[in-house]
Amino acid sequence: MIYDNVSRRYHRVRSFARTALPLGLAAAVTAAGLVALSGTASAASTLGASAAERGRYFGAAVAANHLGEADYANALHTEFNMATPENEMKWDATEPSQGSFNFGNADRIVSDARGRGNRVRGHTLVWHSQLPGWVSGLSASALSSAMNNHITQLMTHYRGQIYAWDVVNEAFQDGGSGARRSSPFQDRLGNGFIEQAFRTARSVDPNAKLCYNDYNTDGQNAKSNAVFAMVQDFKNRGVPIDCVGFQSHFNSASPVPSDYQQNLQRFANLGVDVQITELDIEGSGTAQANSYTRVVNACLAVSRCAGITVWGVTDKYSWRASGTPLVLDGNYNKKPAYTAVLTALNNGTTPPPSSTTPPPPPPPGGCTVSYQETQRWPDRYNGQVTVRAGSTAITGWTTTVTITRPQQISATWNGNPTWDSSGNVMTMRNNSSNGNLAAGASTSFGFTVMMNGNSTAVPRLGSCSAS
Ligand code: G2I
Repeated sequence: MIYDNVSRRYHRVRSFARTALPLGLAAAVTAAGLVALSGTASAASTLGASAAERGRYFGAAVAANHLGEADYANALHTEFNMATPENEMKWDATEPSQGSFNFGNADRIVSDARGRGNRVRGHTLVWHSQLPGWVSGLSASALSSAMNNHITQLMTHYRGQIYAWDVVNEAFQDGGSGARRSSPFQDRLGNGFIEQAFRTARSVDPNAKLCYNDYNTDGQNAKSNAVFAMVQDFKNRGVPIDCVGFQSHFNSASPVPSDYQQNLQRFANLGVDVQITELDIEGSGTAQANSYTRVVNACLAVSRCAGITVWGVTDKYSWRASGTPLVLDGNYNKKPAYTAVLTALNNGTTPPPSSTTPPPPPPPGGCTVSYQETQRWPDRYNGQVTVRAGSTAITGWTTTVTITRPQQISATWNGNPTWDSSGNVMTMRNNSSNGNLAAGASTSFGFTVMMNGNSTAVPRLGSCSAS
C-alpha cells in the first residue's frame, strides 16, 4: 500500500515524500499525508487526511465483494477514513430469515476499516427497502419484537465498533405532504416505530451515535420540514437522537439546493450533528466539480457537520454508474471533482493552537514533547504534540499518547502510529520526512479524539526518545 507521508509545521513548508510501507505497518496508518503551508491553511494530499485535520472525516460506501480488487482497496485505503457498508448491513443481508443472522460480509468491511484505525457508519437498522419478505408477513406485536431483536442483534454484534448508526432510514414520503412513508413498520406500528427504534438502539450501544437518515431533505422543503419537526420533538422529549444524515444524491433534476448550508445549520441548531451520508453528484468536468465544492464548503461552514461520505469509491461500481457521480473515475483516476473536494477541504480553516505557551526548553541531547488541544467540537477534539530536539540534532523520535476510555483516537496525521492491544496507548514515531530535526528544532503530529461521553480526560504523553 502506498500512502503520502508528509511533515507539517506551522510557518514552515517541508519536503514531500511518497513512501511504500510494509503491509503490517501500513495497516496501522490512518489518514496520512499532510503538508503545511502556514499556520492556518495546510495542503493535505488525501481527502481523509485533509478532513481529519479539520476535525472531520471523509468516507466512502464500501462493497465487500470489491475489497479483493487491488486498485479498489488502494484507493479506499489511501483516500478515505470512514467506511459505510453499501448493502452488507441491511436487513436482507443480515437477517434473511427470522432469527438467523449473517455478518460475514459486513464483518469484512468493519475489520478492514477498523484495522486501519478508521471509523464505520452502520447502515441501516430499520428501512422499508431491502427488507426480506418474512418481515411484511408479521402481525403488529410480532413485528415490534422482530424490529427490537434485529436492532439488538446487530448493535450487540458491532458494539463499540460503530461510530454512528442509521437507525431509521427514509421514513418520510417525497412530495409536499410531509407524511410518513407507507412501510410494514409505519403501517403496523404507527408513528411510534421511529421512537421505539431509537430507544432500543440507545439501550444496546450507548456510545454509538444514533442518526435518522433520508434523501430529498437536503434543502428546506416539506419533507425536510417534517424530519425537522420530528427531531425537534425528539430533543424536546428526550428521545435519544444524535445526528441527522443528509444523503445528498444529486443530479440535474435534483441539484445541490441553494439553501443546503442553511438547512444543515438549522438541524445542527437543534443540538444534533449533521452528516452528509451518501454524497454523489451526476455529471462531469467543471460543473460536477463546482457542485462538489459547494457541498464541502457547506459542511465546513457548519461546525456540527461531522463529515462527508461519498456513495462509492469509484464510478465503476456506483449505483448510478452511467451518471459518473463520484470523485474517482472507473479507472480510479482523480477527476476534477476530486481536485475540487481536496482543494475545498484544504482551504478550510485549520484550527489554530488554543494556547501559545511555548514548549519547555530542550534538554541537552534527546527530545521533548508537549501537548496542546487545538480545537474542540461537541463530540471530539483535535490534539497536537510538538516534538523538539535537544541541543544536538536527531534523526528520529518516538513518543506515546495514552487516552482514557471511552475516549478513542479516530484519526492521526504527520506520524506513524501503532497501538497496544488495549487500543489505549498509541506509540507515534516520526514519518520519513519529519524525523530529522536540527538542534532545538521542532515538528508536530496531530490526532482526533472522539470523547464518547468523557469530555474531561486529557491525553497523557510518554517521554520522547530520540535516535
Ligand atoms: O439507492 C441509493 C441509496 C439510497 N439511500 C439508501 C442506500 O442504502 C441506497 O443504496 C443503494 C445501493 O447503493 C445499491 O447497491 O441501495 C440499493 C438498493 O435499494 C442497492 O442496490 C441493490 C440492488 O437493487 C440489488 O439488486 C443488488 O443485489 O444492490 C444489491 C447488492 O448489489
